Amino acid sequence: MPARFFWRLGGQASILLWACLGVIFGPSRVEADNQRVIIEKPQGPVEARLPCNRAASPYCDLRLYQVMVSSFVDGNGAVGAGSAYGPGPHSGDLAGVIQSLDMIQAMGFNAIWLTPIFESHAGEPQLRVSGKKVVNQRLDGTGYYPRDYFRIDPQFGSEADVRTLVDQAHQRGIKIIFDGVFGHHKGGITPSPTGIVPATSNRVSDYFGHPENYPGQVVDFDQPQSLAFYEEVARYWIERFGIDGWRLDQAYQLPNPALARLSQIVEEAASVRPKSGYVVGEIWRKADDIRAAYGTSEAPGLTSAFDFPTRYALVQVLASDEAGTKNRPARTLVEPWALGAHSNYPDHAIPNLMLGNHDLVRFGDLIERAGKGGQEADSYWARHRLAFTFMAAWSGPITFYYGEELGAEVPGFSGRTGQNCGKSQTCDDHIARNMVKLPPVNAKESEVLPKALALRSYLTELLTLRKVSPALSSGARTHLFSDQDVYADLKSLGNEKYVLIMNVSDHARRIRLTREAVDLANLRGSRLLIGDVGVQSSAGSIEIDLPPLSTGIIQLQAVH
Ligand SMILES: [Ca+2]
Repeated sequence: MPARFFWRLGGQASILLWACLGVIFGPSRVEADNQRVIIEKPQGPVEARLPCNRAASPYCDLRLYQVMVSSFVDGNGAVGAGSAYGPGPHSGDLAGVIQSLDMIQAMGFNAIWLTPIFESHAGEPQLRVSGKKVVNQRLDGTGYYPRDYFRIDPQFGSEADVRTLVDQAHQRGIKIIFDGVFGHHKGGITPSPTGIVPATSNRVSDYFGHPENYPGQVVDFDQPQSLAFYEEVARYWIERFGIDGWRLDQAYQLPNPALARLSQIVEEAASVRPKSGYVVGEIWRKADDIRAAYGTSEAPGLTSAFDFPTRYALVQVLASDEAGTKNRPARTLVEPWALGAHSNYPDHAIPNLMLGNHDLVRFGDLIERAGKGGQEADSYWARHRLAFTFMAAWSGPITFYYGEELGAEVPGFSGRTGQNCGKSQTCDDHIARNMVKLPPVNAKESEVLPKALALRSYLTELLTLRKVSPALSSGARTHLFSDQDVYADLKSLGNEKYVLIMNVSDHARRIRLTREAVDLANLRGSRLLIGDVGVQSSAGSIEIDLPPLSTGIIQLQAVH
């Protein structure tokens, strides 16, 4: 939460390695006359081993909508944190989430991840500055330093609100995922109903070397009561309130056996409802660290983790990352530190792809940070469409952060704010915690741009397509081709075959896919299901015209 992370790009060596692989595969050629690339066989490997490459998990088609409760929707004027990191009144609450259920359902989501809502006793001194405790209401507003895991923070609502939320969400086919901060807390923890409290770590390294400045306490999982306590928390909200799963904050703070045990008991406890029991961990680090947290088949850790590396690759290609890395070629997506890392993950790994979250800069602001224009530019919306389409073809769960669907950005924010970002509430890991006009819940449609509404409709179309096309959420992924501008994957499950294609550049490109490339000897034709590329089928091949910043999902049809 307070961002302490170390992000690194894969080194030059990995990029070189990938370039060499391209040479070895030698899969495509360029026609001299019109610069059309003819793809005769796949450039990259087939990913068919992970659960969501073979329809082996009920969680592959989870379409999660993340809400930061304190900054989402103000549904009850009597409650609200009133203070939290980032711009805005921070008056959001559980009533606001309940009021948004119809909108969330209409967009095509089937799960909601709520940031933490447990009691943190707002107003008590907690944040330590050089050993001295000071009051930090902002930290309480985030929910990420809980004190009582068995009580809802009154600044967000009540237990009755949770029951209403779960009941009404379930009526709409929507799962409710709570955020479990199980590796640290505010200290002075309220004992569980069976009388347990977690143990506190005394290791300086657990506090980034400075325990005197850490705003709470880190849990010591070497003591068995710690895991017993969090097992009780995880079960309590599933068994008594009917929630469907957990997102684990800073999951690297938990050892792999604890991650595996929690994943297992959540799946068991929630098994009374189909497709419930999902646990996803936050390992905001590079692919090797994520692989370590998944563990091995013999000694597993997490079942599912957010795919931060591929997310960074996606924003580097289509916009900029937070640090300013931009204009990277389309082939960045498959580099060994990004999607390429999946080949090193254990057989049970379920990567969950997101574009943003509450700690990251909104995608719209990253487009502006890249110098590629704002909401006035058509390309701003096109870049969103490309990112969303890539996500829609992801094998495994996908997560959207509230506001992305409308191409939200934070007005006046695009550059990095320097030393005083804490004072001005414009630090990169604060900025996306702004309230957004989300018609029809807290605004009229006339209050947002028509292009924003069109983007939301496009996302709904994508999520609907994903719902009825299992090869998108649960298919084997064959990397067909990528270069500076173009990216293309084949998604296959049973008889279903789809091609995801994107042109990330600002000039037109042409691609011919041969029947050999898509492994379909009896290719009959093709159909553009969504997107703005031109598709024409001819004798045994598919011609694709890609205007600047265009994308599409193409269904391949075989002769039976
Ligand atoms: Ca409120």
